[in-house]
Parts: sequence; structure tokens; C-alpha cells
Amino acid sequence: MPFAPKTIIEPFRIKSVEPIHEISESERKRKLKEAGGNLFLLRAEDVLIDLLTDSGTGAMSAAQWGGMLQGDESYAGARSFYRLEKAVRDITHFKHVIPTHQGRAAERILFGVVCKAGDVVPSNTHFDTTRANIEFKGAEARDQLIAEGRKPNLIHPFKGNMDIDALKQTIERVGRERIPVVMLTVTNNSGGGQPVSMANIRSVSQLCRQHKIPFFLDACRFAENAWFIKQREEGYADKSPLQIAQEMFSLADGCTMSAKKDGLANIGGFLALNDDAWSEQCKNLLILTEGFPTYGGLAGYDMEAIAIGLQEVLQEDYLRYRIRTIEYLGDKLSAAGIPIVKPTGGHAVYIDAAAMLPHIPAAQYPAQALCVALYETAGVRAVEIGSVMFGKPRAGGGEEPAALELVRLTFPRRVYTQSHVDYLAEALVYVAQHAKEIRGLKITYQAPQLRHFTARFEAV
Ligand code: P70
Repeated sequence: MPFAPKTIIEPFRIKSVEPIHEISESERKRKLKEAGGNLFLLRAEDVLIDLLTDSGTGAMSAAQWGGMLQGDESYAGARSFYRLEKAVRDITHFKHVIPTHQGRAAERILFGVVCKAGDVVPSNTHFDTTRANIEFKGAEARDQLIAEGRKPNLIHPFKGNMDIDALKQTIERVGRERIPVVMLTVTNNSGGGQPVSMANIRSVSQLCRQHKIPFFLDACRFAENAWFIKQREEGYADKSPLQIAQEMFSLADGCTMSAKKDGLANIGGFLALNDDAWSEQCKNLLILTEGFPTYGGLAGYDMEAIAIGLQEVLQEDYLRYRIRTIEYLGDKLSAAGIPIVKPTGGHAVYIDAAAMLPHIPAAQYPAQALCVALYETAGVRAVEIGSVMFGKPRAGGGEEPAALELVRLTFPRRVYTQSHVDYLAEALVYVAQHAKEIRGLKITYQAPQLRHFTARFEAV
């Protein structure tokens, strides 16, 4: 009988390491106090395991580092740009590829060109920078996720799907003149890294084509989404992640991309689209704020790293390992009775802090309070995806809380090993046992946009 192992191994070996060090609990408490209770304001070296984000934090491969030496740093017409353009076109088939320094620059340029005050941009769920860039233009970022996607405990294969009826209603009521573009975030970051099915992408696409509304993917985690389609959607088991990704993009008219996620690069992004007039306007805006259209704020070597990363990210052994690491932690937490968003998604485990800390009301930011406890206890930095990030001021004072109060344990790509994950599970079980001791927070300072990055907190 052939050997059929159950263990899914890291499909790489490690040839370069970066030491991590632990400081004491009392030091962590002091450092966090100095940082105003905001984990974004810590020094990274005071963090033992950093799960703040999967954005730009991954380990590049030997092939990527090697490729970077071949970067062409010409201001105009660099070879590295054409490599990037080809890599993006091979997957997306979009006509125009516009490099940007990261995802939000692609968003700002797209919405800067297509959005005006009073417009509505529907999506399954806009992530923070996407929402902020739309609102910055005076337009409305409207989330139209299926109801299942808002229930952390409910098992559904594609909890990132758009609510098609709600989208139809929006189109009828708002009218297509005021909807410059419809977006879909794959996977759905705010709602648990949950995938969107091909059938749902197709329905959104058909509806948009019927009403002549351009349809764009926020493609940051397109490869992880493709993997879930392969695992969970009928008819895709025998297709390669590349074929699935190509089909996803074929249903859209363009995409914004942060190459810091599924580009497997430490910096970079792009905007890709078919429309000639929009592309020209975007390139003009790019020249004003980012750089010439064949580098868009990136070095030639960055474009090389992305071009190679886009191919590596679609390899099956990589995706199998990637998604399994998240599931592995999720299984351990579930077994210990810790409430998480189920099933586990693509890039992170999301803890349901509202369920774990029922004694802390949304107005006292339970997910942020849990992040603080996790850092102080075990040196682990997670990120709040709840009312600090998405709460909105109410007209008569107070705040409209976010739909969910989540703590995201975000996995950098190819960085941590199984023992790190075992440590994490142990830390969380300990924190869960002491949940009653965790206290709520109040905000003492906040910026007008994207307040979570710089807010300051005090215990109530
Ligand atoms: C994250 C980062 C970035 C992002 C995204 C989606 C679906 C666009 C962007 C913008 C942001 C972040 C959040 C908390 C802590 C650190 C960083 N997401 N669309 O971790 O891309 O960052 O390249 O401008 O997820 O989820 P970019």
C-alpha cells in the first residue's frame, strides 16, 4: 500500500532565518501603555509572534530574491514592467496593467477617476482602505453580503458571497448612473477571509453586464479564493488554481490588487482593467501621484518579485499548505471551545470576541480588549476587525457598532511553522480561561479617517 500521509507539510525548507525574542509580561504592559493601548504603535521587535497582517509580511522565495537582481530600473519602459504586465495578463487577461505602490493606491486612482459625490459602490464587503477611499470621494460604500456571512458560527461554503437580491434592489433604487462600479472582495477580508463562489461571481457579472455597470474584483487574495472554489464548488476539483483564477477574472472588467497579499511580495500592487478611456485617465492620475506608468511607484526589482510571486502563489502544494495552517489553528481553538468564525477562511483565524467576552459591550470594543490581553499575556499581536475599525459616529452622539466584533489572527505567508501555531493555541486557551478579567476600553484620541491605525485607548 503506498504511503498516504495525513500531515500536510510546509512545501519549502528554510535557508534564511530571522530571530525573534520575547520580552517579559511587565515590559509588554509598559510598552503597550506607552503606545496608547494601540498595537499598531508598538515596535515590532517587542512582539513575539506578529499576526497583525498578512500584508507585505510574507517570506519571499529564493527565486524571487534571485529575480530581484534582474530588476530593470529604467524610468520608462523597463523590462521588469513588461514581465509584471505579462504575469498579470496571463492570469487576468485584462488589457491595461497599471502598477501602484500598494493596493490602496490602485483604489484611490480607480475611485478618483470613476466616483463622484452621491455615487454608491456596492460590494460583498469593502475592506477598510477601500471603504475610506470611496467615502473620501463623497460616495457611499455599500456592503451587501449574504446573511449567512454575518453569522460567525454558521457553516456555509461561500460566506463571502454577494446578496444578489440586495444588489438588484440597489441597482433599481439608485439607478445605474449613480453606480460607477460594483466590487467583489475575494476573499472577503472583513467577514472572516471567506471565499466567494464562481457561481456568485458569475451572477454579479451577469447582473452588471445586463445593466452596463463595470464590475471589478478586489483581488488581494484571489489565489486563496481560487483554492476554496477548487475544494468546495462542484465542477472545479480537476481544474488548476490558475484556470480557476482565469475564469474568475474573465467575469470581471478589472481589478484592484495589493501584491502584498497573494502577490507574495513585500510591497506593490496594481490596477488592471479593460476600458481604454478609464485606463488613460487612471494613468494620468498615476503620473501625478505615483509615477510613470511603467513603474507606478515601484522599483524594477519590486515588479520582478511580484511577477514571480503571482506564479508561485497559484501552486497547489503552496495553497494546500497555506489553507491547512489556518484550519489547523481553527480546529485547535474550536476544540477548546473558543468561538471563531466558521469554517476557517483563507488568511486568518477570526475570533468572535463578542461571544468570548459577553461582559464587554460593543461600545467598549471587546475585540480590541482581547487583542490587548493576548499581547500582554503572550506577546502575540493580532488585529481588531470590529467597532474600532468599522464603527460609525451616530447623529445624536455615540456610535453605530460594526456588524461583528472580531479578532483576526492573520498569518504571514511562508513565515511561521507548526510550533508557532501550537504556541498560539496554548496562549489563546489561557486567555480564554481568564476572559472574565479582561476589561473594556474607551478611545481617548482618534483621526477622522481610518482611526484604528492611530487611535489611543484607556481601560474603562
Ligand atoms: C490587511 C490589509 C489591505 C487590503 C485588503 C483588501 C481586501 C485592499 C487592501 C489595501 C490592511 C491592514 C489591516 C490591518 C492591519 C494592517 C494592514 N489589507 N483590499 O491586513 O491594500 O494595504 O496594499 O494598500 O485586505 O487586511 P494595501
